[in-house]
Amino acid sequence: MEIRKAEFITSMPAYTDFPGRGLKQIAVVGKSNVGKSSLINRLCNRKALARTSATPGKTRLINAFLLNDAFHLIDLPGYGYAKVDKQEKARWGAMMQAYFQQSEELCHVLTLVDIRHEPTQDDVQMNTFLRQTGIPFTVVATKADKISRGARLKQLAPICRALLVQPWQVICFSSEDGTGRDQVLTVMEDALAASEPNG
Ligand SMILES: Nc1nc2c(ncn2[C@@H]2O[C@H](COP(=O)(O)OP(=O)(O)OP(=O)(O)O)[C@@H](O)[C@H]2O)c(=O)[nH]1
Ligand SMILES: [Mg+2]
Repeated sequence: MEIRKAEFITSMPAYTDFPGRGLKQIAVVGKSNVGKSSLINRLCNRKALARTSATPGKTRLINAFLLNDAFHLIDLPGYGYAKVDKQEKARWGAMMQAYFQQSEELCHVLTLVDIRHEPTQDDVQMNTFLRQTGIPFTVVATKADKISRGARLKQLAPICRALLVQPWQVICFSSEDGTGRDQVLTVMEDALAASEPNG
C-alpha cells in the first residue's frame, strides 16, 4: 500500500464527537514521546501532518487523519507522561477507555515502544488490554536509527519478553530514515483487508 493522500480531519476530546464514523480505523498507541505522531508523518511522507514535539505530552486529544480517502489513522495521546497531574491522567484514562469501547471501526492497533528501552508497566497494561479485548495489534519498535542494525535483534529481546511477541513479529521503525515504513504499510493493508466483511 502507498499513501497517496492524507488529510487531518479533527482533534477531539471525546470520540463520540467524531464526524467520520463508518470508515475503518487503525490506531497508534504508546507512551508519550515514543514517536507516534512522527510515525504518522513518515507513513504519509508529510513533515507536519501530525504535530510532534521533543516535549512529551504533545498530543493530548484524539487526532484523526483520513488516508487515501479510504480509512482513518488515529493518533492517540501518549500515556506515562510523568508531569501530568492526577486529574489529567484520569481524563486520559476515561478518553482512551471510551475510544476503545466506542470505536467499532477499529481494526488494528500499532503499539509503539522505543527500541532502546524496556517496556514500562503502562506498555504491558496496554498490551494486556488489547489481548483481552481481542483487538489485533502489531508491536513497532521506534527510533531504530538510534542503534546500529546489528544491535537491534538483541534490543528486541526484553521487548518481546514483556509484550509476549516473537522478534519477527516486531517491526523496527525509524521516522528519521524510513526504516520499516514499507512493513508498517503492509501490516495496515493486510489489517484493512482482513476486516472486510467478505475478506
Ligand atoms: N531519532 C529519532 N527520533 C524520533 C523518531 N521518532 C520520533 N522521534 C523524536 O521523538 C520526539 C517525540 O516524537 P513524537 O512523534 O512527537 O512523539 P509522540 O509519541 O507523538 O508523543 P506525544 O504526542 O507526546 O504522546 C520528537 O523529538 C521526535 O523528533 C525516530 O524514529 N528517530
Ligand atoms: Mg504525538
